[in-house]
Amino acid sequence: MEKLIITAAICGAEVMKEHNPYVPYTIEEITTEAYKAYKAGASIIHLHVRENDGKPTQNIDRFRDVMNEIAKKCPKVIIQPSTGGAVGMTNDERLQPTRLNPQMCTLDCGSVNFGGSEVFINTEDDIKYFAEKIYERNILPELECFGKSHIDQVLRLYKKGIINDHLHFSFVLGINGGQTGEERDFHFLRESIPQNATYSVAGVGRYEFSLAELAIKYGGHVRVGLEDNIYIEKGVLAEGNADLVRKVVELAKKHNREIATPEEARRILHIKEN
Ligand code: KMH
Ligand code: ZN
Repeated sequence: MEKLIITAAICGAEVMKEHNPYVPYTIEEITTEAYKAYKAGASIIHLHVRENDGKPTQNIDRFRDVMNEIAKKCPKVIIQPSTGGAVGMTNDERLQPTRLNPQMCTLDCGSVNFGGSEVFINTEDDIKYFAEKIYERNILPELECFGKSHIDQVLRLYKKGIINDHLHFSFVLGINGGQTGEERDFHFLRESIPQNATYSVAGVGRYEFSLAELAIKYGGHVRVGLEDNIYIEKGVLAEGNADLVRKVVELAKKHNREIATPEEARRILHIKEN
């Protein structure tokens, strides 16, 4: 089995300090959280950025500042900016960090209810537009799928050559309105992707560690972080992202799965120099 790639989703766009005081907002806070997660074993930082007051933004200058600081503190780590941003942002607003030529970024592969009255909109035409912008810069997209229909969408676009790189999926399960993260969901999704594709699993809330353990056992990769889950165990807040990463490292040890370095992650994911 390949070594385990751990992605740390350190702040997201929705979770706030009111939910967990370790959610980082400032450039310094985000960089410190990224550094601690990297030292704990993360080889990819899934990155959103915030204004100092916590408001999510896709501003290219803010991304540039944060990415430069993370690259200084965490040599070789793979920085994966979000092109999802926050619900309600325009496509071009969301795509701003791709203009910084990261090696990876996310590509959200379908629309999904996002709790309450919110809908995270990614129409087929939106996905095609994002794919065009991402591939023209030689960036590897992480194909975020909130359910099985999003995998089907990817496979349709793959047949047409619109999605055309190494297929690396991220199954984000347990969103209010998306597919749940039960064991049967996990098997259904991993069995629905091509043999030579890779995948990572992000379990939202209570699904975080049960899905992480399944991915470790079955050869997938894992994403954890305050973006997805604020608890280290039922009712106990995590004291930062590194706590969550360390728990995955422990689970990997239990199953004799080694942890990939950023360089090893690049090889496993076929990341090209851009
Ligand atoms: N914040 C969500 C609306 C991504 O990073 O690509 C979108 C999201 C997905 O987090
Ligand atoms: Zn995200």
